[in-house]
Amino acid sequence: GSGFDPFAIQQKWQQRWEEADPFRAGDEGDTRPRKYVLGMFPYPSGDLHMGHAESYAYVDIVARFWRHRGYNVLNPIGWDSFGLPAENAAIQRGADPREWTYANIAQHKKSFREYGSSYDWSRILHTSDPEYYHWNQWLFQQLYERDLAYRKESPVNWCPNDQTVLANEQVVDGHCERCGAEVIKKKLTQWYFKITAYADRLLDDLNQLEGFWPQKVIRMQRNWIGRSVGADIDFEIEGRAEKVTVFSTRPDTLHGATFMVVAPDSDLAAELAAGASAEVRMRFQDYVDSVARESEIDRQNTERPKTGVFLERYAINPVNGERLPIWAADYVLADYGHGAVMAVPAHDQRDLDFARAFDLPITVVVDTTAPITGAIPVIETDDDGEPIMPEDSGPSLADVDPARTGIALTGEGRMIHSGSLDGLSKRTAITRIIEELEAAGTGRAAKSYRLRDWLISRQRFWGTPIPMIHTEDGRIVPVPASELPLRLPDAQGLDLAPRGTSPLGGADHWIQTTDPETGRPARRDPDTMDTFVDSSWYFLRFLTPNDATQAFSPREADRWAPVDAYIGGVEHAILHLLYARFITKVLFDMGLIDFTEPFTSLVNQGMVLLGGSKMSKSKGNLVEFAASMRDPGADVVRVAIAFSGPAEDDINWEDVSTTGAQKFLARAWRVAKDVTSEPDVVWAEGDVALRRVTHRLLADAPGLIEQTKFNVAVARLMELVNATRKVIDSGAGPADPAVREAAEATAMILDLFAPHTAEEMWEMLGYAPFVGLVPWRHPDPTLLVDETVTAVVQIDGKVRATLEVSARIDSAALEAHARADAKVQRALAGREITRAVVRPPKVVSFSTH
Ligand code: ANZ
Repeated sequence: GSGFDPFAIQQKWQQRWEEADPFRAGDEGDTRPRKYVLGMFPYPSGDLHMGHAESYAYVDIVARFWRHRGYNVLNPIGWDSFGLPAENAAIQRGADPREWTYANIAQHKKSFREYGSSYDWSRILHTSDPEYYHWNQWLFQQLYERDLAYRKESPVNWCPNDQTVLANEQVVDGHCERCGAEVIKKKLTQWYFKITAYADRLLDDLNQLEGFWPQKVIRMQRNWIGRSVGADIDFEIEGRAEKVTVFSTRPDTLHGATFMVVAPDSDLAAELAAGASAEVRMRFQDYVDSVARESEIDRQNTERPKTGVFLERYAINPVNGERLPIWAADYVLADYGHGAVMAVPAHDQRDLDFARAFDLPITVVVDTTAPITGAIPVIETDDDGEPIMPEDSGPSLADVDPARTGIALTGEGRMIHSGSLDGLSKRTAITRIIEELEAAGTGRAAKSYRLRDWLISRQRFWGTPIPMIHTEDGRIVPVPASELPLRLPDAQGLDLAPRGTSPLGGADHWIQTTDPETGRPARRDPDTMDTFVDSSWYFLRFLTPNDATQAFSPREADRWAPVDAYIGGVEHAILHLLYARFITKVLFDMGLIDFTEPFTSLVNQGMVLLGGSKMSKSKGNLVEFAASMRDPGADVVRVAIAFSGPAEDDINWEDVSTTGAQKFLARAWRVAKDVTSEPDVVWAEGDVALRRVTHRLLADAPGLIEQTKFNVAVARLMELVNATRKVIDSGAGPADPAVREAAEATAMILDLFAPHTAEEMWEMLGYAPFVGLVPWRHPDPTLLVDETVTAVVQIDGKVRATLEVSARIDSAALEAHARADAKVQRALAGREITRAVVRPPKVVSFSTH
């Protein structure tokens, strides 16, 4: 054989790393610049598989890269160890969730060590440790004090299988994100975090992330928050003292409102119906019952035939005094806007479908056939230069009449039948009508959001107990801080089976407590927190994981946070990433941190598929991580993954060649073995062609890694190894200094992908360990022919300058170049740059607040 024994090398270096612990982050005395590299921490629910191998390989590439680049790198690992999957798996096995979880964690730790991941092992955390969830409880109470945690009764998402409530974010197409069961609505009193108070900031701050987060994730968050801009308009209701307010994005069409629709499941509808005839009251009740069985998805499906009940009540249009009949219909949702709409059938498709179904009037108030700009029409000319006169002037309003065509007129146009608005364009009309409504006191500019408050209570055992007490006289008070952490009771003797109420309610000794104010008997809150609370701030806990006095050290947060490179699956595009952004802003408002976004840059790795579907135990298509550490071995797996394609793309495991990766590693190793020159040879000598390949790669690899083109970097490394082999075999031979130079560069760069093999090569080349800590070798510019690219400089999200720079420019040089640019200076106008995010060679983003 080749003599290359990946498994022996792997064990040898893991042992050395274990002894020397070389990847611990530097302490306060460390003067190097810092990078915080983080992979989304794993659930200890099942076995690790190739999906994990992929994600954690990428994390390690990035961490190792920044170490070579001279950074003090923090790369910690922990476990998201509370939650339903662990609890359900334990129940199925008749095991204690605690024991089952920690046994899994032990297995994971072993696997990550066997993978050669360069973690700072001194910072391990598990969210199910009381030392961790203590601070979830603290966080909860902080939010409670700030009126950001509250209880309310409302219809909630209920998973009938897991017998617990779910947050909106955990309902995917009407089904439970965890188990796939169809989610139903149930009216319950639950704890919420008021994330809606942060809707504008969560939306606006996404601009800062442009270029640094995947576009898809930014778009998904924007849609999820779903801000609509328009007006609130107050309508008098005949026979009712209070007005009803509706939210509309098209207040310009107010003159075209011909009826009003309220959500059948709203309190308003019930109240209005109560004043109707007995027959209508009955019809309404039947309708409410049938609507309760519909999913939200169905209700928003525009294709469904329209249904509804006339409530025999009337609203008065504030601009023209017209009487609008009030209907209850399921296409209006109780928890959006105000649960009531002014229906404008001529210009809204849902309203039009409804009006046609129930024979309600349709009034056109926007003439969409009229030209909307004053621009001179462009006259086309024929081949002889003669003008081609338009044959007709387009459709007339009669041609597009919605009453006849069934198609609502939603386009631009000029206002008609709208009094003072007549002749105006849509945009001007919206501004004008809002001014008029405000002057009359019957309306105002308003925004509406799709985002709902975050429902955080769960009726399950394996989570953080909610640190609140219900007193005899109905008050709700926090568990005194001195009594935190409020620990979970033993699972033993508790019935954990899902049954809709928290198992903690059955832990008699645990649930009974005393009112901290009066000493009278009281009960603890029986629910536990959504585990997304745990993961919303864990990146801060890694900074001081053993601090028993505070959640995290603001001083260390100042030093390390926010996270510079965050790597994980796109399945968290909304859930975890939105919650972490929210909690970060709350902590900022509390004055504990000085940044408002937790993750400066984000990489979503693709999925690893087998047989075309995502690996999972239930599908029986799992390639186990632990087994692959023995055969084909950690380095082979890592290289095969990195080489398989761009990091963001899915990987078909069938197409991944581990034999190819193994052959490449053997060739690289043999190059190091064949080198005959002594260490510390003068680099500037030897075969020039080979030297060019070496230096070009030293120059290009940083850009490739920063752009997550790991596959290209590996391909280039393969090229270098082949070029080196050629010189050894047919050129100047193994003593050529260029061969040593190439072998050393190979070891240093290979460390990102195959750290065990790289360390072995480094030792064979005559150096002391560890190659993982060796500074990046600077390429010799005389060996490079330069090409340039255009970089953009943003200030507070706006592009302010472009720069012509080398395609291989590094972050420091690019930032310095941007700061020195005259246009940038002008745009800054003396303001201080508070944050700079640099992604060479193309983007620099400065913030000034
Ligand atoms: C009158 C109107 C005329 C509207 C028109 C639209 C077009 P987005 O963009 O999703 O925010 N609406 C308001 N509250 C609603 C609710 N609870 N359930 C269902 N629909 C509701 O949609 C805002 C528009 O959706 C609002 O603007 C309202 O209809 C409707 F030509 O008002 B509009």
